[in-house]
Amino acid sequence: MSFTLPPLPYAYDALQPFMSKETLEFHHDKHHQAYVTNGNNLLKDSGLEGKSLEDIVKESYGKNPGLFNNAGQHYNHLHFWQWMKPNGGGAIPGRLEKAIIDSFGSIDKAKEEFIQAGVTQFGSGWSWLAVKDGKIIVAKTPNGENPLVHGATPILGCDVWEHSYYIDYRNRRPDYIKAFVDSLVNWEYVDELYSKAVG
Ligand code: MN3
Repeated sequence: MSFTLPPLPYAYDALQPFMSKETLEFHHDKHHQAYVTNGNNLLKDSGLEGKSLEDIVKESYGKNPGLFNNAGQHYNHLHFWQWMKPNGGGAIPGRLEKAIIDSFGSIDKAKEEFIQAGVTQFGSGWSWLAVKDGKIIVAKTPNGENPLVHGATPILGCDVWEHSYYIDYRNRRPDYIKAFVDSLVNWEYVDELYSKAVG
């Protein structure tokens, strides 16, 4: 296989005012493209060429840092574009809503922990909702790492690298993550991943 960059699932200006056209042009066309290009170069002769993207991420972790960083970021961004939608952040599908309440006590508590994970991730990284042992957990990871390499299945991730928010929010990372949760999250896609993860 080789990595390819799919187009955004919406127009570049579709997430305004919460995420600008300029941010999406740089983030998708430059940053994600660079992970794809570098990942393809590093995949050559790595011994993992025939594997799925998920297996490349898991099997390069701790062994081939260059490939891991780029493949991990390719995986993370493929989902990140789908984790957002215009007019997002609305109602959570019933089964997923119940599972979040079972795991955290309330939706507000889960959102608060997810935001806090992103705010407290020192430097570049991601905040996550993931399924582990049938429960939904909050996690944070540095750089291109994700819950796949910690025995969990990511169902929602927020990119807290500065390239994701600096044009629109400058240093105000908490405002960006709050806007992501309140106005951008595509809960139907989160629900789809949740359903796959729990079968
Ligand atoms: Mn990014």
